[in-house]
Amino acid sequence: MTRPRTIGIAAIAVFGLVGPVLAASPAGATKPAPGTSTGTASVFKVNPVQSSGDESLTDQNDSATAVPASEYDATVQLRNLDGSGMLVGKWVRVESATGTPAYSPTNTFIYNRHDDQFEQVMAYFWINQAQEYLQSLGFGSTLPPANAQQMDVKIDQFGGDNSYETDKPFRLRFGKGGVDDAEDAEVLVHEYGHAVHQAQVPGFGQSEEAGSIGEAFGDYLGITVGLDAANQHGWPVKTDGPCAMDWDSTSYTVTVPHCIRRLDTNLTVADKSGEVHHDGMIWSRALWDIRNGYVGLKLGTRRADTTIVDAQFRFAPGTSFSAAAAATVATAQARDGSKAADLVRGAFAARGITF
Ligand SMILES: [Ca+2]
Ligand SMILES: [Ca+2]
Ligand SMILES: [Ca+2]
Ligand SMILES: [Zn+2]
Repeated sequence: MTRPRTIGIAAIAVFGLVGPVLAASPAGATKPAPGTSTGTASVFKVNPVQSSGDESLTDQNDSATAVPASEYDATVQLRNLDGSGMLVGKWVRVESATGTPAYSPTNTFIYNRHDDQFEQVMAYFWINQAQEYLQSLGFGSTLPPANAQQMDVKIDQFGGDNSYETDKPFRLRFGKGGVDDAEDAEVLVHEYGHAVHQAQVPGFGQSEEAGSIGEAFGDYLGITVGLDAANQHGWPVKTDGPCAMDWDSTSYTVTVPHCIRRLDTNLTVADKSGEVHHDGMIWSRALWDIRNGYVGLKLGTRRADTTIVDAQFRFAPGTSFSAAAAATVATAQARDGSKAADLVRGAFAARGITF
């Protein structure tokens, strides 16, 4: 999340041995009825700062009472479960955890944030949600799939306040420093965004600008998947749309609103620092402007997102901003026509990205 996206394979080999591997349900345990792929869960409505607008919420050492019950939705469906009673399904496998693994013979996963299982449930719900969102745009049907595979997820493997996507093995890992990272859907889906890029273009991120695009897309995907889910479920959105990780960032930001980064800064290529999270805000502002521009053209946010993700299939692993912008404009031209292509070109040009 805040540190480099990949860690060394040697480090993975060591940490991979830590913690129980949840390969099967508890011995002799009852399982849900065969074929029962849907369950019920309690999750945050993206994150409790975004849904409440209360910027004064704090972690309070993972206290159950730090977040009011009103900021949970205890009626959401968990879909695509494999029927084992574990948080394993078609698009997500909560593979291991340092705490007690969530298990329910009735696929009922109601926990509060102090429970180890809550982050596991959040990870299952939100990663499934992100893949379902991509599929709802046509990825995997009218368009090539975008990471339509079971994603291994490890929760709380690190005590530090960091989360990672690793390529070998292909996996997401969520830390627990400050606010547990997996308590914020925008953190969960940010990391999933890296996995989407890897699935679209193996090895993506081999230049500083490609790495920055990766961070930008993660922030953008986290926000757009969250806004789409809020719309689906009728959840309030009481913080600024372009604010990423409102809840996780309460642990390490002092200014209000709490945002790890935003999609609406005025950074241009003239402001590049060489750090991918910082420089990603140049690219993510262009994505945000494309999104809003598509709304202005009455094409809508879903069409913008489809074009943004579709274009990424044509990014080289070590792409430059310019080459990736050119691919995005060409995709907009082909999918959405000249007005859209002009808008996309203008959004990149405003950031100093030309070709
Ligand atoms: Ca927690
Ligand atoms: Ca955290
Ligand atoms: Ca947010
Ligand atoms: Zn990242």
